[in-house]
Amino acid sequence: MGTVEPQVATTNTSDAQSQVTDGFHLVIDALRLNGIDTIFGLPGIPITDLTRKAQAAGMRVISFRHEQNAGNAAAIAGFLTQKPGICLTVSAPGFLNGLAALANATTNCFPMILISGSSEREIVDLQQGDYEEMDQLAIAKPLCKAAYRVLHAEDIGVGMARAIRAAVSGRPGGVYLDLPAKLFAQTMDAEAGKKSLIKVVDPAPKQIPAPEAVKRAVDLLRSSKKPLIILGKGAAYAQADAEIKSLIEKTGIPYLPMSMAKGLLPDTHAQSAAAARSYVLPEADVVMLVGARLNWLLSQGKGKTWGGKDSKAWGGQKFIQIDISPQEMDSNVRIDAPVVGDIGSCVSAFLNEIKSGWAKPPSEWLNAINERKNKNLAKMTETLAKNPVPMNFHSALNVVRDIIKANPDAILVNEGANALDFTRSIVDMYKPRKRLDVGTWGIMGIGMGFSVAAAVVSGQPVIAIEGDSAFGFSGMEVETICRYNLPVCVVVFNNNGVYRGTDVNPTGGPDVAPTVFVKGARYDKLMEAFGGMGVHATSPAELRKAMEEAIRSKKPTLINAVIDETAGTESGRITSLNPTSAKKK
Ligand SMILES: Cc1ncc(C[n+]2csc(CCOP(=O)(O)OP(=O)(O)O)c2C)c(N)n1
Ligand SMILES: [Mg+2]
Repeated sequence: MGTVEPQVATTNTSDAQSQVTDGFHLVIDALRLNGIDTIFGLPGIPITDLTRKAQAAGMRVISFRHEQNAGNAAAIAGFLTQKPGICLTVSAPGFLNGLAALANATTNCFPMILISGSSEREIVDLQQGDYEEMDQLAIAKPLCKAAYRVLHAEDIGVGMARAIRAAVSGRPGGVYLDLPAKLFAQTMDAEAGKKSLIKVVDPAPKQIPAPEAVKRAVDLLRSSKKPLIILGKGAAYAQADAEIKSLIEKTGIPYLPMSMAKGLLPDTHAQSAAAARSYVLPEADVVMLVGARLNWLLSQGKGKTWGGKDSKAWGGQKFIQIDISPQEMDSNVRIDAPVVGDIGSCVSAFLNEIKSGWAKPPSEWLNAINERKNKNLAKMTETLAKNPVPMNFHSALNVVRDIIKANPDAILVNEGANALDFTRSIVDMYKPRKRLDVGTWGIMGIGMGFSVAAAVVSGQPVIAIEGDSAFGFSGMEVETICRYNLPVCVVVFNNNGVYRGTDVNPTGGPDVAPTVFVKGARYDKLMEAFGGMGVHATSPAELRKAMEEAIRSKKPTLINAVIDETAGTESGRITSLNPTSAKKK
């Protein structure tokens, strides 16, 4: 990172010699000093000039159509770069729009900072009815990892430093930084301003695991007859790709990647047990979690998925957990060997510990897994080869699978229900951090924000596989994609609705069912409206041609992929979480 010259405000004091700076410039200088070169946001009072001045200072300012999308962009930029992604919004309504993304970032452990302008403190605190009045700091606090407010220009440096540290150190998360309108115009001596800024040293310090914790874990792993490793999003975030690959390959232990850990090792890896998930979870005797939490996505580590007798009962397995947060341990079941530290340091310590020799897992275990895996993969190949009319999820995803195989550097963004679940299981990933999706909450609306940020920070092509409902949450950002001419290819899996397009209004009234959209909608026209490429694809061949062309041309593209409206299932793979009424009327 080069040195950053402070921005000097043009407003000079009466003394022509002494130069002043102001809040606007100090915020920009503080960001740049810390190597932050991009802002995702949406202008308006009181931050309009901040967006202009940031651009003038050479920062990339990506302007969105809705703050939630800017927030999601910032969050995923943070995940991809290990630097806090910055989302900049106006006060109250803009802040609230950004807040959903901040909360989602915190839940997913993505480092981001939501910077919102706010109204006059004196008026807000007396509730006298200011323009966009809201006590934003109080509202943000429970939804993020840390929240700060800066009242004086000389505190901008320390405020930004605290926000950066809070976002990226330990378990990363969302941070809120409240900047009241009055702060921006506050002036101070330029030299004093420069001195007040902090370049954060070692913002995410390594956390070395205790040697005895590593030994305890390795001993347990050694004792296992049926070991299993589960790689989570935290392992992907850590950027310890070579160490993780080495640990898996040196131990010979089968592994399961969580959704956003796909590609840490290629999904085609011989040790991947993904195609035998329902076999390995209840069967394994020692399970090592690497940056994965035992939340709902892993059935809380208990119940039938894990071989428990009923939905609450623990299975018999023992757990090793590598996580940066000590509080994560025992959150759901007993962790027999907790290893607390950053993933890179922990995995390196494991590698060091097993240097003295390691026996690969018993072949009965590996053979049993391979048998299930091969059977399931053969079944999958058969299903993918079918070519029904209209297309279903499988025949369309067979195309996407080939495209990703041919373009392993492309980033795949994915949301929806069936559109999500089928893509996750069918489309193999080959490189780390190439799959970005709905994460811990299964949130809809990340699609276009993630796509914009992924294209901006990586320069790689982005392919967004979107359910038609999912797309609607952020669809207007296709204008943003066109405006910045980003190499994003959006594929809308159009099955006329949420899960399916077949529900009917039981009353026979004129309103359609709540899960159904306009039939035969042409999402491709939306892209054309802003100068991008729109394609209507009704067959795998048409889809393939359009995707290949999008990758080749790097042009913003939206493909309306017509999917059989009967093909999906309610809630996709998580139908069991969906309460339904047994009552007839
Ligand atoms: C913010 C948010 N709102 C609502 C939901 C509930 N939800 C889950 S999936 C989904 C949409 C599924 O439809 P679609 O994207 O078309 O996928 P399909 O199953 O049809 O392929 C919705 C609304 C959610 N997960 N997040
Ligand atoms: Mg749909």
